[in-house]
Amino acid sequence: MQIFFDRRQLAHAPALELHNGGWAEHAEKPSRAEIVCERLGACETVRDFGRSPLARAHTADYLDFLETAHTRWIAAGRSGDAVGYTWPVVRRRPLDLDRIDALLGRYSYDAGTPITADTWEAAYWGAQTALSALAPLLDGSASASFALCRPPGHHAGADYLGGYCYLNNAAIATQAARDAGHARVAILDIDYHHGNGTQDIFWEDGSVFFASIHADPSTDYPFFWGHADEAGDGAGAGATLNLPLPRGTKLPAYLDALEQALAAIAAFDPSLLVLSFGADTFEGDPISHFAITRADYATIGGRIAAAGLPTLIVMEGGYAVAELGDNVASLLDGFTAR
Ligand code: SP5
Ligand code: ZN
Repeated sequence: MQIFFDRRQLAHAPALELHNGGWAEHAEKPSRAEIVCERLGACETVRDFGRSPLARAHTADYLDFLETAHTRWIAAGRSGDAVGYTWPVVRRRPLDLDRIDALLGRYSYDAGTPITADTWEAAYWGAQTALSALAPLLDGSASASFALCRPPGHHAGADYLGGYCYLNNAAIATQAARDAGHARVAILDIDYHHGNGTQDIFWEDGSVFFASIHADPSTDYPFFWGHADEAGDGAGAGATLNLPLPRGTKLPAYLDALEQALAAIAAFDPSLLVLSFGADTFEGDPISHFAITRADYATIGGRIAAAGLPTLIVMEGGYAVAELGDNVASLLDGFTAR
C-alpha cells in the first residue's frame, strides 16, 4: 500500500490542553506521526494542491482566521499558544468582532485545541497529504492508500476547530473525490471519538454517507454529537449512521457494529470509501476506554477491505505513542492481506 507523509506536519506541537479543570500536557504529540512513519518505512512525496480544495470543505473566513490567528495573538501582546476562553452559546447572533479572544471562541468549541505559530503550516500539509493519497485512487493506479495525517481532522467542522483538529483531512479528500466525479462517497469513521466535524460538513449532503462507530457520547467526548438518533437532514436525511458503543467494548461487539456500518455503506453503493482511522480504540490508549488489541486491528482492516471498495485510509487519533506504529501496521496489513 502506498503511504503518504509530509514532515512539515511535525512542527505543530501544542504545549497544553484544558483537561478536568486544569492544564495538562497535550496528548496529540508530533512523535505520534514520527513513530508511525518509522514503522511503515518509505513514504511517497506529498504534492501541493493549493488552498481551493480546503475551501470546498471549510468556509473562507475560517481559513483566513486559522492562517492569521497566531500572528494576531502575538500582536495582542500574548505569548505561547493561542486558545479561546469565551464561546458564543449556540444560536447567539452573528457579530463582526475583531478581538482575537472573540474570534478564538467563534471558531472553536473546546479548549483542547491550541493554535501555535506552526499550526497552519502543519495542518495545511496534513490536508495536502490526504489529497496526495487520494490522487492514485482517482486515476485508478491504486486501490488503497494511507494518508499519515497530523494533526488529525475529523472533529473540525466547516467553520470550527476542536478535538485536536483544525482542517478536516477526510472531509477535504471526500469533497475532492466528489468534485472529481465520484457521485457517491462513503466515509467510515472508526476513531474512538465521534467525528462531529465530518458529520456536520456532510449533514445535509445526500451524496456522502457518513457512518461512525465510537464511544457513547453520553459518557465520552464530544458529548454533543454522535448519538444514535442523529441521521442527517434535508437531502442528507438517512445518509448519517451513528453506532455508539459503551466503554469497555471488545472485538466481538465492535465487529457487530462494523458489519452494520459496512452493510449500510454497501446499500448506499458508493464508488469510493474514505476510512477515518483512529487507533485510540486500543486497549492501552491513555485517553480512551475501548479494549481493541493490536491483533484485532488486522481483523478490522480485513473486514473493511472485504467491502471491495477503493479506499483512502486517513489517520485520525491514537495516543498510545509507543504502540501506535504497530497498531497502524496491523490494520494496514490486515487490509492488504484480504
Ligand atoms: C482526534 C481525536 O482523537 N481527538 C480527541 C480529542 C479528545 N479530547 C478530549 C479528551 C481529553 C483528554 N485529555 C488528556 C490530557 C492528557 N495529558
Ligand atoms: Zn479520537
